[in-house]
Formats: sequence, structure tokens, C-alpha cells
Amino acid sequence: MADLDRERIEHCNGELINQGEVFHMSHEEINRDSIIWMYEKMLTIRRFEEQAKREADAGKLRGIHSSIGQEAVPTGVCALLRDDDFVLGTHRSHHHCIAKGVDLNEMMAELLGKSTGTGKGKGGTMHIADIRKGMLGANGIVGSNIPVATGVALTAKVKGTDNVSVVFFGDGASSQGALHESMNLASIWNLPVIFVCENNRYAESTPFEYSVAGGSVSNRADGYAIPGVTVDGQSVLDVFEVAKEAIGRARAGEGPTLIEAQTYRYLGHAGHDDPLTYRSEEEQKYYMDRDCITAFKNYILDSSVADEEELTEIEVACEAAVAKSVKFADESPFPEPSALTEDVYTSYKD
Ligand SMILES: Cc1ncc(C[n+]2csc(CCOP(=O)(O)OP(=O)(O)O)c2C)c(N)n1
Ligand SMILES: [Mg+2]
Repeated sequence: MADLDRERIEHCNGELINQGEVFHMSHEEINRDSIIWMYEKMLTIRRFEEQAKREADAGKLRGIHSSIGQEAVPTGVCALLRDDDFVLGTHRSHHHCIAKGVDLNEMMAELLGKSTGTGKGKGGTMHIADIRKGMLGANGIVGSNIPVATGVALTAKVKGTDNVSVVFFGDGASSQGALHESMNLASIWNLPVIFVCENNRYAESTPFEYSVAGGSVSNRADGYAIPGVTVDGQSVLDVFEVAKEAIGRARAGEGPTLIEAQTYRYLGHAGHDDPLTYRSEEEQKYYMDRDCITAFKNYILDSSVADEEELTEIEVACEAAVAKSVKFADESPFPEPSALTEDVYTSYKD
């Protein structure tokens, strides 16, 4: 194994290399409903993404940024959010949308460019939003949603609500000025925003170790006097615990947090055109052997939260929901050409 791979694996294993402490939690205070909700969400994301890839491979859309492998991160965070809290995403955001409760039928229709989609078929995979659910949008411009989320948090503070704003972004985005400016403002204004970096080890084909100075994203919080924490992003329960602390602080008016969740994307950067020559088979196997859904299923069975039969029922329901979303999308019409200039400006009122 190349030294770089070994370092990366040890790093993600919690054996620290220029890294902040990796938190492993006790998981004692999570109730059964939350556990079942999280299992169902993670599985729905996985099945939806597998289907989305099949749709792309069949030529029904022009490719996707798959979140397979990263399901635990938004699931652990969104388990603690309300509909009136806000989430902002990235170019790789199907898992954020599903975790925040966006309707699967409308998502699949949006992917396939149909008029029944979340953006009436004019946004596509990288521009899914649903204000009713507090999902303010995926976004194709890397890092661009970080200052938007900070502004959303400022709105909550000015209005005196207890809503929180969560922004997900990648390890590549973590070196953008937008994150640093946002953390600075969020700190001095004590804003209810949680910055969640999904460190999946690569920005396209560029390794984290090559491009991120200092070897840690979470340590960057130190420069802005806000809490920064690294968590095992393959453990949904660990993510839940860290998010609980961060969201609780934000709601209580105690300001922002930076979370770095260490995770891995299983597929290529943007689908089938990525030969993955920049990472080793051994490295991929290492992460896939620690699959977040398999690990969580084992936890549920080992701790008798549910039995095999109950989990099978959930699995069947997730598959049925995804199959239904494809049928809904297939049977929906494409938007009329005359709809091209409609909805350019929003009429959103609160
Ligand atoms: C401002 C900007 N620069 C470059 C790109 C091209 N681009 C799209 S995704 C990506 C990599 C982003 O990596 P990361 O933030 O780690 O997210 P990941 O793809 O790993 O989820 C790049 C460079 C872009 N979309 N926007
Ligand atoms: Mg990345």
C-alpha cells in the first residue's frame, strides 16, 4: 500500500495524523424512533441513488454526483432538525434532500427534467430545493452555499427565532475563502449556523492530503474561536451525537460549530466517466468494508432495537418508494417550452 493510502486509512481510523480528536460517542440517549428513522433514511438514500445511477446509465439524464457511501452524514444531522430549520447543500446533494424530507417523487421527476419536479423540471440534479421542507437548495458552484447559510442564520437571529441553518460542503470547498469569511462573521455575530464538511478524501481526483494545508478541516475553527470537531462520518450515531451538541448550542444562542465528518464516496466523482485511477483498490475496499448502512444494521440487530423481520419490512418499503418515484417521474410530462421564463424570480413570503 502506498504511504499516502496508509496515512489516509490510519487517519480515518482515528489514529491521528496532524488531526484534531476524533469523537466516538456512547449512543445511550438515542430513542428507538430516531434509530428506526435513521435506518429508513439511509436506506432510502442508498436505493434512490442506485436507481438514479440506473436512470443516468440508461441515458434519461446526463449524469449525477452520487452520494453512495456518505448517507450517514446528513442523516445523523437531519434527525435533529425541524421542517422550519434550514439546510443548504452542494453539487452532491441528493442525500441532503432526502434526509431533510424532500418528496422522492418530486426529486426523481426533477432529475428526469419533468414538470412535476421540485423545480418544475428546470433545475435538475444539482438544483433541488423545497422551501416547505427547509431545503434551500443544492448548488453546482463549489462553496457558494456557505455564505448563504450564514445569511440564513443571520435572518434567524435578527427575527429572534430559534431556527438553525446547516450547510454541507466538501473537503475541496473547505479551502475556499467563502468558508473562512463565513466562519469569521458567524463567530463575531454568534450566528446559529453549523458548518458540516463531508470529507470524502477527494475533490474530483485531488486527494485531501495534497490540497488541504494542516491536515485537518476541523482545526480551522480554531482561527475563528468556534468549536471544531472531527467525527467518524461512517457512524450515523457518532454524527448524531456531535450534531446534537452543535444544534443544541446554535438553538440556545451559543453560536456556530464546524463539524468535519470523515467519509468516502464509493462511485466516481460524477458517474460513469471517472475511471478512479487516482485511488487504490485496497483503499476502496477498506472503506466499503466499513459501510455505514451495514454497520448500523448490525448495531440495530446486536442491540435488539429491531429484528431481521422488521428491518426487512423497512427495506421493502424503501424499494417500493423509489420504484414509485420512477413511475411518477416517467408518467409526468416535460415542461412546456413556454415555461422557460416562468419562475425566474421567487414569490416566497414567510
Ligand atoms: C467554484 C467552483 N470551482 C470548481 C468547480 C468544479 N468542481 C465541481 S465539484 C468539484 C470538486 C469538489 O470537491 P469537494 O468539495 O470535496 O466535494 P465532493 O465532490 O467531494 O463532494 C469541483 C472542483 C465548481 N463546480 N465550482
Ligand atoms: Mg470531497
